[in-house]
Amino acid sequence: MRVSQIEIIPCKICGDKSSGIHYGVITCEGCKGFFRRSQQSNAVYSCPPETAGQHCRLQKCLAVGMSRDAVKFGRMSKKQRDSLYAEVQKHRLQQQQQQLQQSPQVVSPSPAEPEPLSPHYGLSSSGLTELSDELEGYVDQNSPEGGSVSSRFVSEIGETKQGASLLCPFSDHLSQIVSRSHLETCQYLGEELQQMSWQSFVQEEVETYQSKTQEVMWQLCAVKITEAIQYVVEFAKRIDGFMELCQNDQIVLLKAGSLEVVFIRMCRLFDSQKNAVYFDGKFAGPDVFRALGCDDLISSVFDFAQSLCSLHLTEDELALFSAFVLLSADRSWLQDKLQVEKLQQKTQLALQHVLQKNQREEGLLTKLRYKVSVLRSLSSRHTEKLSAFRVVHSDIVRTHFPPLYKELFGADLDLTDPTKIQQQ
Ligand code: HC3
Repeated sequence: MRVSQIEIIPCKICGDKSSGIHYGVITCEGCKGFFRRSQQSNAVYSCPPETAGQHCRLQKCLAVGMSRDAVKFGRMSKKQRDSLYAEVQKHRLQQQQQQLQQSPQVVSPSPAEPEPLSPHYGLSSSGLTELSDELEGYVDQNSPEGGSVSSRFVSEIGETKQGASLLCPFSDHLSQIVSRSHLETCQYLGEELQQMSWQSFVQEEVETYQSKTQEVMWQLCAVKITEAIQYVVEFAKRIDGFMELCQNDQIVLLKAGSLEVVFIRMCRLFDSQKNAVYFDGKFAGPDVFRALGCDDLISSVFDFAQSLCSLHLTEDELALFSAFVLLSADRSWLQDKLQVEKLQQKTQLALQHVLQKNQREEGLLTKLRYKVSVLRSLSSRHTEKLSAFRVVHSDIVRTHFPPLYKELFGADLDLTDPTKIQQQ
């Protein structure tokens, strides 16, 4: 993780803007210097009564874990890196949401917005793109199993292991990795979803969304989609074999498949009876998205969620189906189709085994194959909508949409440069 990403988390001592991890804790330059001086001089501080002075500041440094011997970021455990990553994501989201709430019109980009690169679909693997940035670093790539599992997942994974191991040890191993990766990156755990109060937006709130300008609503949805996609990127990185693909192919697969996986995951957040999805804190029906001006797409996405929900897929089935979609070997621009094909076949086998283990109806795999083509159509319709929106609002997309969203959906293309459009 780059320092510029960590800096989004404020200093743990004073709340100022941080400059990275110092003595094991995220702090600003001032607190870093203060702690260094306190350790060099072995100073004994005291504070005037009822004031917060140097003594309190040092106590706080120690309480949050600052230490001269603290491990450097490179040697953090996977658990520590995961929780740091989650914290960065949380702050990113909070920042984006604050901006959305503060601004009556279109919001400003994040202050630390990295420069978007990779302006065309024929990808360069050299530039530091948003996507390659997302792909970089947080997961221990030397450990195919992604290190230790947090205890909240253990019971669910344990169950998968017992049943599937009777069928095929190889598929069993892959299913376990994919299921665990799915659970670790699914944004909301099953138990969290159960505890959620399934509140719907009341009419007044629906009207508030409907009265937003098209640009503001597009931007809000783009932020939400981007957030969901960041979890999908993390999921992909944890799939056995994905990080061994060349960077071009990782990016091609994510560009083509991450939104499709968001659509698959949407069924976990979907209330079939209400025909509503969990969005911005409550359940939203298609009417909430009216200001986007793409009712046809919204209605197809909701129909897809309805129909996927009706299959009642288990978490391990959803996980393998998502991995299968992500590892589609027929995406354009892949350099090593054969390697992707092998991975996809292994995933399909594992999916078949899980369906068998779960004693699912015979035709389920065929139904899922059909869903793959529906997903493709939704995804390309989404791209068309974005292209049309961009023709009218190119400045807003360029200056106010999340860089990762723009890069994924080709919205960072220069419409005035025909040579770039041809490469799409
Ligand atoms: C319906 C939606 C796609 C799905 C989005 C989901 C449900 C994804 C999972 C997140 O956890 C929560 C979430 C929030 C927003 C949901 C989207 C809102 C609109 C979008 C449609 C497909 C329209 C596309 C909008 C556009 C063109 C701006 O990208």
